[in-house]
Amino acid sequence: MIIDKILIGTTNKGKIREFKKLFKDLDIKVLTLEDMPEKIDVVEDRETFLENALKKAKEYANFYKLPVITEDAGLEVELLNGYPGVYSARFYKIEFGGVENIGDGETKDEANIRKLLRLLKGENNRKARFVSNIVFYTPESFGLWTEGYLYGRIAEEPKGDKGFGYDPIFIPEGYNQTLAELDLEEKNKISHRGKASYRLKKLLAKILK
Ligand code: ITT
Repeated sequence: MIIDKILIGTTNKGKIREFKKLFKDLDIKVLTLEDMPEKIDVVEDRETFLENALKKAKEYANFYKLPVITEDAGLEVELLNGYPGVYSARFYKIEFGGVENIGDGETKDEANIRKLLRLLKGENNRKARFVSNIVFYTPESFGLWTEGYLYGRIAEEPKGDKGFGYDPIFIPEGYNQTLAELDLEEKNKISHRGKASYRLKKLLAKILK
C-alpha cells in the first residue's frame, strides 16, 4: 500500500501532542485535525473503546478522504467496576456516582478528577488502568486495530502539571510520581497510548511499502 500522508483524528490537544511525537518517525507526512480548515463533529456514543475509535476513523476517513489514525482511550477503576471507562472524557456529568458541577474557571478534567477522588475517598483499593484502542483506517475501507494498557493506582490528591486528563492522579506501577509529573517522553515510553502506537507502527511498517 502506498500512502504519503496520514491524518491523526483527535480533537484533544494533550493527545495531539503525544501522537505527534509518537508518529514522528513514520516516513510519511503526519497531519492533525488542527491542519484541517473544515471540522466535523463525531459523537462518541458506543459502548466499547474499539467501536468508538472505529466510528471516528470511518467518519474522518470518509470526510477528509485520507487514511486516518483515531483513538478511543479511558481510565478503568477496579473498585468502580471499570468506570469511568468509555465515559472518561465526560465522567463529571454522567449519573453514575452523582453528577459533578463544573466550578467557575474549572476545566472538565478538573471536575472529572474531583468526582473520581470523591468516589474513592477513604478506599484502599485504588487499582486502575488506562486503556488505548487505536484504529488505522483508509477511505478504501482497509483497517488495523491495536490496543495498549498502563496499570497503576489512583493517588489521594492531584500532583504535577504536565500531561492532561487524569494524569495528575494516576501513579503508574513501579513509580512514586503521577503521570503529570513525568516528561512527555517518559510518559510515551510506558503509556497505554505509547504501547498501542508502537504496535500500530510495527504493523504499518509491513504494509506501507
Ligand atoms: P478525541 O475523541 O477527539 O480523540 P477525547 O478527549 O474525547 O478526544 P477520548 O474520547 O479518547 O478522547 O477520551 C479520553 C478521555 O480519557 C480523555 O478526555 C481523558 O479524560 C482520559 N484519558 C485518556 N488517555 C489519557 C491519558 O493518557 N492521560 C490522562 N487522561 C487520559
